Amino acid sequence: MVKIELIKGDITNLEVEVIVNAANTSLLGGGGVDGAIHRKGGKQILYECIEIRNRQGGCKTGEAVITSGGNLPVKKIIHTVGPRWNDNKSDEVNKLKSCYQNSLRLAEENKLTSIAFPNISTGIYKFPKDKAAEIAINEVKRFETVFINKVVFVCFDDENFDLYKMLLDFGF
Ligand code: AR6
Repeated sequence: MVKIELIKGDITNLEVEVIVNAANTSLLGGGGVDGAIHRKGGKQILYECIEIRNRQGGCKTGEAVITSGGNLPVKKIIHTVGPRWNDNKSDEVNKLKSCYQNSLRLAEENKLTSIAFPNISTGIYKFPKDKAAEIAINEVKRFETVFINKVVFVCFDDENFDLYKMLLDFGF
């Protein structure tokens, strides 16, 4: 059984085996949590992202890639690209589900035991926070794993934290 934890704070401070980054298709960094991870994690992460770009041409929405943790206190970073909300006209709900599934699958393939997620797509990409929280919790709960024993949801803002707390307390 996977243990789910909820914390409010900055994901770059987390000491877990892998953290997830809410990246964009270029993999070259950006604002929000992506900016924070690259700033604090150092150049090594960017170099590895560039290598991935050269190999496969970036990362599609809903997909995920993995790099080392650079200077952060983690073994690995999984970079996933969340959808930009557009009233679900481009199947954003399923794309966000894929972000969680593909990130968990990559963690599992790399035999990582603890993983922390930010609230993917709920910042610059404007995905409705309540819908995104339900998707995140649901996808984690239905993922079948051998290696992962802990999943941490890291909320940066009060609104997300309160939503996750309510959903988790009510056993959603
Ligand atoms: N730790 C944890 N969560 C954070 C942090 C942090 N240090 N900083 C922000 N958040 P966003 P998106 C929260 O905008 O919506 C970038 O430019 C934030 O409050 O980072 O998926 C990428 O390059 C929000 O709840 O990502 C893309 O272009 C959540 O992280 C684009 O933004 C996600 O917000 C992706 O947009």
